[in-house]
Order: sequence, then C-alpha cells, then structure tokens
Amino acid sequence: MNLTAIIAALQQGDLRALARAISIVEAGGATAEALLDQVPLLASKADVVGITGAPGAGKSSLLDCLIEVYKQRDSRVGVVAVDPTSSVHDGAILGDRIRWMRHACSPNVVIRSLASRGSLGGVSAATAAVVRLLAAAGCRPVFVETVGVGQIGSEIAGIAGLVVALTAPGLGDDIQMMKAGVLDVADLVVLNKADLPGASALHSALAAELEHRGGRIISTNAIDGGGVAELVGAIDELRHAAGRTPNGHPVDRSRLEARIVEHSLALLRPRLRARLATMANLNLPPDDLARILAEAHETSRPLSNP
Ligand SMILES: Nc1nc2c(ncn2[C@@H]2O[C@H](COP(=O)(O)OP(=O)(O)O)[C@@H](O)[C@H]2O)c(=O)[nH]1
Ligand SMILES: [Mg+2]
Repeated sequence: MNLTAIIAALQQGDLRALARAISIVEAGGATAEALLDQVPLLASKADVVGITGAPGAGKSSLLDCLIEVYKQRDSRVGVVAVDPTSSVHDGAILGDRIRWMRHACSPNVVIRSLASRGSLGGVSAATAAVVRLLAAAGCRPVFVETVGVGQIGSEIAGIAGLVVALTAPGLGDDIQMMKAGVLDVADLVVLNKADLPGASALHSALAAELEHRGGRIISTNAIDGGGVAELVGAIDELRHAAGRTPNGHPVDRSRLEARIVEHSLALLRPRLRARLATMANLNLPPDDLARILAEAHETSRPLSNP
C-alpha cells in the first residue's frame, strides 16, 4: 500500500491502516514526513484533551473511566499514553495495557502507548503526529495522558485544546508547585483519590487558589467512578465552548499566552539543542551560554510583526 492509500483507508476508519501509519510515524525519517504531509491538520484542537499530572495521581485509572463513558457514544474515542520515563517493556506501560485491555475489543476505542525514554525534545513532535493520525481516523476526542512533571507536563498545552491537570492527596504535589507549573495551562483541575485522607482539605485549598483564576476543580474517585459524570460534563462543556470561540480557545488571555509560550518552547528546544551541540566549548557559565544561544537565535531569525 502506498502512503496515499494508507491515508485514504485510515480516513475511512480502517484500524489496520491506522496501525500502519502509526508505525511509519514512529520510525521517523523522510517517509514519516511524507505521510504526515498528507494527513489533514486537526480541524479543532478542542478534539484533543490532555490529561496531565504526577506519576501515581491516577491518570490511567481515570482515563479507564472516561473511555467507558465515551465509547458508548457514536464516535470513536482515542487514547495516547505518553511515558517519557519508560520503555514499552516497562511496568508502567504494561500496567496500562492490562488495565485498558477490557476496551481492546471495542471497535470504538483506539489506544496507543508511546515510550520515548531519553528524547524529551521529541515527545511533543511524536505525540502530536500520532494524535493527528487518530483524529484523522475519526477519534473524537483523543485523550493524551502525559506525566505532568516540569516541562513535559506543560508541553501538552501545545497539543491539546483542553488540558485537565490531575493531582491527588499524598503526592507531595503541593499547591505552590502546581502554581508554578501546570495551573497556568490547565483548563480544569481534578483532585483524584477523593476517598483518601486529606482530600477535602486539598480540594478547598485548590478551589481557593483557582477562584482567582476563574478555574474549576472537580473531585473524583477513579476506583468507584465517583465524580466521573461531573468530569465528563465539564469536559463536554469546555470542548463545546472551544468549538464556538473564533480562536478555538475557551481560555483567557494569560492562559492563551502561557500556552503559546509552551508551544514555542517545544518547537525551539530541538533547534537550541542542535545549536548547542555545534558549540565548541561549554566552559562558560551556563547563564552566559544561555544568553549567547538566545541572542544568536534572535539574530538568525528576525521576528516580523504581522
Ligand atoms: N484510593 C484510590 N486509589 C486510586 C484512585 N485512582 C487511582 N488509584 C490507584 O493509584 C495508583 C496509580 O494509578 P494510575 O492510574 O496508574 O496513575 P497514573 O500514574 O497517574 O497513570 C493505582 O494503584 C490505582 O489503583 C482513587 O481514586 N482512589
Ligand atoms: Mg499512567
């Protein structure tokens, strides 16, 4: 099958063609580029919902509940689980596979795990490409699970139109840390493990913080499904709202800016790394090197003001 035929088949919803296309994209190189050139861009980023949070917060468990709801609907649901810390053979991804196995025979569910140990700069590019393939094959929405630690967590904002940040009691994921990172790009905050001690105090503290920002918090229990209906309602509402606003985002300006910055960083990171690799000595203080790198980048590509 040539690339055009693969894409035509996947757009008809052919799962084997989809699997084939994903393998090509994962292998990378010129064939991957040629294939992606022919895949339509996402019509609306509101069709991509990012679920981010620290390891162990319950992202995969909660996604299991969400898949159960969304697979009952007319459209297909997609899940892309990205774990930059594991390889496909590691426990984390294997655990997700087993957990999600009960959905595997449903023609309405497409699940894909991506492992990308050691190539942080590549996480968003590979993920974005696979997400586009799933969307082209009719998945609405595509959920993307990413480990929300530092940069990787906020990179999701460049891919997803809607970002759900997950936390749970006892993760040491305190509010100061969330404020410094993921709260800026989250459209919805979920406090999972609502059954655990400390959950209601954490809920109140997060709610107080979010009140300033106009954000919303929902408590869930991924084990018994508590709060899942409310979460689905909120996700649907935000996706619907996103579809109606001219710029496709239901967010205020500061969040939009945070999102654009994250996306730009994701694009710049590999270029800066490549540039750094060509620099002869790295003995200067890191701050000076960073400044030199940033200035060199600025002068090599003047910003035009459209
Ligand atoms: N008590 C409790 N445990 C949960 C809940 N959600 C998930 N867990 C457990 O927390 C652990 C980590 O969950 P997992 O979904 O793998 O987290 P992830 O790393 O964020 O994907 C697992 O042992 C789950 O069974 C919950 O709502 N309550
Ligand atoms: Mg997980």
